[in-house]
Amino acid sequence: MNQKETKIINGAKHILLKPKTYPEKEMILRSESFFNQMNLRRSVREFSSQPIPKELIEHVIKTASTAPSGANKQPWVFCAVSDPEVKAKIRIAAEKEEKESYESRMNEEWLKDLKHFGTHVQKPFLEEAPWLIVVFKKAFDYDQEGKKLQNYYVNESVGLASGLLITAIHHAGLVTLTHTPSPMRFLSEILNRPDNERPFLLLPVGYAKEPAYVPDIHRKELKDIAVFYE
Ligand code: IYR
Repeated sequence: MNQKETKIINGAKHILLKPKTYPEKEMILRSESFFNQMNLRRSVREFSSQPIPKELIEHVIKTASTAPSGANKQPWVFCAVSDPEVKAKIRIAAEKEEKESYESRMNEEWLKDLKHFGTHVQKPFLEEAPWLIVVFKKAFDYDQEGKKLQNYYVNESVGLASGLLITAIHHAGLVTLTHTPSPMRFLSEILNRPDNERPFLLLPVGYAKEPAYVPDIHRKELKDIAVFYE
């Protein structure tokens, strides 16, 4: 059937979608195989300093930016840092905050919950990883005249984009860590970001240092995370 390429729906211009689909058996295999692939993803805290081409970082950022967002405002900015001086500044500032956190901000329960991970104040990965991607959320935008424009569901939108970002990094064959030094204000200062952008997440990206060891943790089973109403 020859369908029109565009259509006005509720006063808004729509374009024809040609969804990619597969036979059901193939879809089941594809979904299982994608799970098996994603189930190999692990957060890594020790990185090799082997360089990664900028082109690859551009691709994973573009993938992140395919995420849905409130009113399609795409309220995110990805700052990709490979400059060793900037990485060193970030490490110094992050470790200063982490020291404060480990020594006084985090309570006993929190420190106990982190015991399995062996995390500590030192963050050498902030210098060793060839790239740091700092995800900023845009609380609002500015138009040409400097007037404030609203964004919607900013945390949800940027969370979704970050999920796609770690998926794309894993799919490319690299590793990352969803790092949230807290508070993260120092990132706005070091990277000279405008006041409508707030740091959301910091991801070192690269190859794992070899040999790589990760905490002995496990994913919950389907029965513990899913409820089916059939
Ligand atoms: N930001 C600190 C502490 C930390 C907190 C959580 I919740 C983690 O899952 C891991 C670490 C750090 O990076 O060490």
